[in-house]
Amino acid sequence: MLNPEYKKNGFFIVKELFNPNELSKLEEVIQEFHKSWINDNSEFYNNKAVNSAYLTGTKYLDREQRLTIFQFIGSNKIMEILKTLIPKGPAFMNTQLFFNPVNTDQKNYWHRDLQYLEKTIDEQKTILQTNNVIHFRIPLRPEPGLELVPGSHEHWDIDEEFEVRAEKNGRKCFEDLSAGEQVSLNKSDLFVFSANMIHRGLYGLDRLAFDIIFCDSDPELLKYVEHDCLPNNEDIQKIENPNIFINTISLMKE
Ligand SMILES: O=C(O)CCC(=O)C(=O)O
Repeated sequence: MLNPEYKKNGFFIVKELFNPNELSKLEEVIQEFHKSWINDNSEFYNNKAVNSAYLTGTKYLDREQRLTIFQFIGSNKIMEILKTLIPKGPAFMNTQLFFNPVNTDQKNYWHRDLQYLEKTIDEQKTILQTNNVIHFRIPLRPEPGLELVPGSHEHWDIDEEFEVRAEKNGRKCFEDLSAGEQVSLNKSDLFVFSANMIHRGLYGLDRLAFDIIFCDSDPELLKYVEHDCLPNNEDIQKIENPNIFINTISLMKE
């Protein structure tokens, strides 16, 4: 059955899902990635970045380190929850790591991830009804979390929301929205939210959040998956629920 809270609001939190042991190896690998990524992207990091991506790629991590992340993604805990959101053939899309901007005056921004797809507004409205893209956020530190507009994963913006998000009529994308709801997060929680919905990250504390992104088995969405970010045949055997990757790889061949 579809998760009722997700269906209604487009997000939910599972408090204290992970124990510290489950996160320690993952965290170590992610720290390594973060260090190398910052080294390699220092200008972007120092000027405006709030996230990196493609953590499971071969550029910064070795095979063992990547396997640690693949095993976490394909673990029973994650897959059991994903099944309640996308029951048929979910696919693995990408990973991201969210952190604070170096410039503490940098403002956050309301958005729907789909607004960056270069689609018309009508096309975006259709995507809202047809395509699921879901973030699984694993905070590695306590963080202010996110602010979201409940129900906006299925409903288009009211005027106030569109004006702020799209910066129309003199509005700015960091202005408060009346329907925004904040969810703060702790290490060991899992936060699930639809990438389609209106949301913004809240900067502060010492946030470091690992996001896994899953999607429907839709060729349009699979275009964004990088081959380099998927496990090889041998490593797939070492994952509790390898189907998430097997399905993704076979869809990419179609
Ligand atoms: O945490 C953030 O900075 C923003 C998160 C976000 O917008 C996203 O995951 O799409």
